[in-house]
Amino acid sequence: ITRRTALIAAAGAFMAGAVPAFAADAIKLRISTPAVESDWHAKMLPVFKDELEKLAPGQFDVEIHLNATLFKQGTEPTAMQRGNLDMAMISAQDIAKQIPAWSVFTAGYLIRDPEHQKNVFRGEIGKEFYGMVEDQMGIKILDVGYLGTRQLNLRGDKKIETPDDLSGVKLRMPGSDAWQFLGSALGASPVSIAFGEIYTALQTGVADGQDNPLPTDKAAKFYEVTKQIVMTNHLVDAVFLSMSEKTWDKLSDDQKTKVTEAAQKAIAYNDENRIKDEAELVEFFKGQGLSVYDPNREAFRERVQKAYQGSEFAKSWPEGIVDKINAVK
Ligand code: KDO
Repeated sequence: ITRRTALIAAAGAFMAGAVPAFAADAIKLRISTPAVESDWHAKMLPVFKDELEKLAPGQFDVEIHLNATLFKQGTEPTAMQRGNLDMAMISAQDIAKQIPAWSVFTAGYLIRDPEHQKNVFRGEIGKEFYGMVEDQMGIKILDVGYLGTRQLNLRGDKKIETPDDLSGVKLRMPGSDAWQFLGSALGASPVSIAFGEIYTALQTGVADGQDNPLPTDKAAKFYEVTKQIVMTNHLVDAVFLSMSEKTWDKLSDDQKTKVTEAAQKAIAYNDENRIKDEAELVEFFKGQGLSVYDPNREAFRERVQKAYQGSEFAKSWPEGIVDKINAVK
């Protein structure tokens, strides 16, 4: 071996180890969501991308698609199951369409607050329910994110104290049985409309109101076309950052660890900002001329909990699950 060939070999070894793989070798991760750019669960996606690039330089090519431009809201799970989509932020309502037991997490007034949500899903209950999603849907849940606590946001100025006051109110809810049920449990007449069409529906009166967490009401500018926010706190909502197992199975163990780590960093960013925002936004909406107030929350809680207890959904819940969820700190 000449000195020259030894040098060339050394340079080759250095290149292989130190230089990031070429883009063509990178694993493409396409993420689809209906979220709007300025909402925290959209803003956390570049955090995921950057963290992953730091942890595994050149190994992944993360592609973010917002505003449901790649897949329609609610179709992400089947897209991942077919291998047409790598990642999405899915809801318990999406999962419940295929795994009825998951409908327990679509019930209003069950999860108490963001901390309770984390403890439920990062503990034993989460392990059991995530396992069902892996086994029955071929989707790997990376982590749970806090979407916020859902409140009523209405066009009219009639004061809402109890569920009876919502009688005949056309309340936009996302399009699935679990969401529609929540709308009627609250006392309203639910109408099914995709997230991207809410603004126009409120503007034209196709819907009298909608429900979403305060940060989303701000990000999607719903305050421009509504007059009030009723602080019902009816659903402490979650999004599950997930990956198709078709993609997950292509990753090495090291890559799986890094993807999970990047996902947790992104979720932490979402949660911190969203919680802070929720505490501050009431003043923002008041400044925009909306009235924001507490209704008789106990009346809402009682009616919603009763509706779920007697529902078809409850028949599919694992024995004792509500008590177990309530017992989590
Ligand atoms: C909505 O359509 O109201 C909803 O809040 C439902 C959630 O599950 C989630 O899909 C969310 O929209 C989108 O991510 C847009 O913020």
